[in-house]
Amino acid sequence: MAEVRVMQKVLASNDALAEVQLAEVDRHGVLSLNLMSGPGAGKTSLVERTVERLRDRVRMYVIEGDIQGSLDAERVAAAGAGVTQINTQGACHLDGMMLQSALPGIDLSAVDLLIIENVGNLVCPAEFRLPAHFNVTLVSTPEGSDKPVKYPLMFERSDLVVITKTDLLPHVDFDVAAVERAVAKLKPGTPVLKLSCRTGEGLDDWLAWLGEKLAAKKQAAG
Ligand SMILES: Nc1nc2c(ncn2[C@@H]2O[C@H](COP(=O)(O)OP(=O)(O)OP(=O)(O)O)[C@@H](O)[C@H]2O)c(=O)[nH]1
Ligand SMILES: [Mg+2]
Repeated sequence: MAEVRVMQKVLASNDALAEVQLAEVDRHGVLSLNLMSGPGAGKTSLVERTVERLRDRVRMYVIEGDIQGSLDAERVAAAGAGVTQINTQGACHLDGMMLQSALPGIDLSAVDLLIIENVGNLVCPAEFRLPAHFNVTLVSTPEGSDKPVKYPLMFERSDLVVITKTDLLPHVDFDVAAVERAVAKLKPGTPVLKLSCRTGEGLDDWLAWLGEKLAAKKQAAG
């Protein structure tokens, strides 16, 4: 029982910190996304394509969460966005304390869109709230369409689900409709997009979703 109480306390203090950080993000009129998925589902690829397509009109900054190394940050920098790498040193998720080491060093007044790429994991990142307006969860076609049923918390906390690597659909057993059904059951109304970063198919739908959220943020900021 004591262990449960300790964990609840950790999560509650993380939630409180995320709220303070989100208020700071809001103060600058920045739209913030928390990108989550299992390892290798295509988070960094989606960030790269997004930077390439939007860099002329949207000021983007990316926070990369990885257990170790800076490979993803190097990819994002090469695509043309500002980036900060956070190494979690073994932790399977990002949390508010880790973001606290990065956020003060970012000039939010020069940012329209902040993307936080979480550590590749469908379990722990769902529990730790981050300063993000929307949780976006990716499921890649080679992973299998059972993921929402097996990792429900992640999908209950997602505002958008993106099925990635659709170019591989002819080669893998993946039931798009099963994912849509499971997501609709776990969190009714959550949109499910389908795209391939390899062929570019479906990227326009993602950019349209993003454009809508950016426009709403801009309007709210006055
Ligand atoms: N066929 C295909 N491969 C893809 C697609 N998107 C990404 N990949 C490949 O999938 C692998 C993993 O992609 P990443 O973008 O690094 O995935 P990630 O989710 O950022 O990975 P982690 O940060 O390690 O969790 C790479 O080899 C990509 O080239 C796609 O649309 N189609
Ligand atoms: Mg990555």
